[in-house]
Amino acid sequence: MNKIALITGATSGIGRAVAEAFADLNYKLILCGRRTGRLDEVRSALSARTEVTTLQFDVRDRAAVESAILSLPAEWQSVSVLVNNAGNAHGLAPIQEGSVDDWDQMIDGNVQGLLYVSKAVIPGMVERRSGHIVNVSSIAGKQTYANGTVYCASKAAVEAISEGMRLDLTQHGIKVTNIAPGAVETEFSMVRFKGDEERAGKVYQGFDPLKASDIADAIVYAVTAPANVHIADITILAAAQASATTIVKS
Ligand code: 8X3
Repeated sequence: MNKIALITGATSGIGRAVAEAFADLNYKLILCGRRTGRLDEVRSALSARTEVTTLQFDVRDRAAVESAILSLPAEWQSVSVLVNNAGNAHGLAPIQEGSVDDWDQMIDGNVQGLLYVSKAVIPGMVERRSGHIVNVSSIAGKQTYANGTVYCASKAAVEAISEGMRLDLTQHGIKVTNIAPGAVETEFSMVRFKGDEERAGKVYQGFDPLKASDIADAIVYAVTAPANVHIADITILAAAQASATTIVKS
């Protein structure tokens, strides 16, 4: 029987690339996202390659997360791999100028949302004594940078959650992988800069950034590693990148 992967934020960027990669591995896919139109689009793109179902919810809405995941039909309930990918940056400003609404979105989505989804999926993994959770963190979770305090804090929380999950769940036969990408060219900067194309475009100018598929490749590596191997943490930077804020640009 084909394994099942549940991916949040599956309609774009890293999540979409992970969905493609798991389709190639013949996983059945539960694709989760906020936007129905995009969910329909990704489902039709991938259903020729594998079985796909979609769940529409915002990870920040605890009741919606619970009801969507807990109402999965029996044949979709045994999730083998959970990819906690949903999350975003909102704004880039010094702490004294930051928008509290932006902070709420990042803490609610990147931290609480990840916890809500995990809480709905983990008990089944514990019962089956198997599973793999992949948390998409960021280099920003390991290195705090100016103007990014709350985004960095939300990703530092993801790092701690990955470590804690690993401590609690290894004894139940569940692996936990933390993935910390650097500069990946997706809609990330468009969201961070609220649609300002010029500002967003500049982030990826003058060097060759990571692609979403580079991160998906690393996730596939972690998930397909032999049973005796537990990939705990992967940090991936662009070739021209030496730290969160050090990028060699031409
Ligand atoms: C995205 C990486 O360095 O732009 O999580 O914050 S960074």
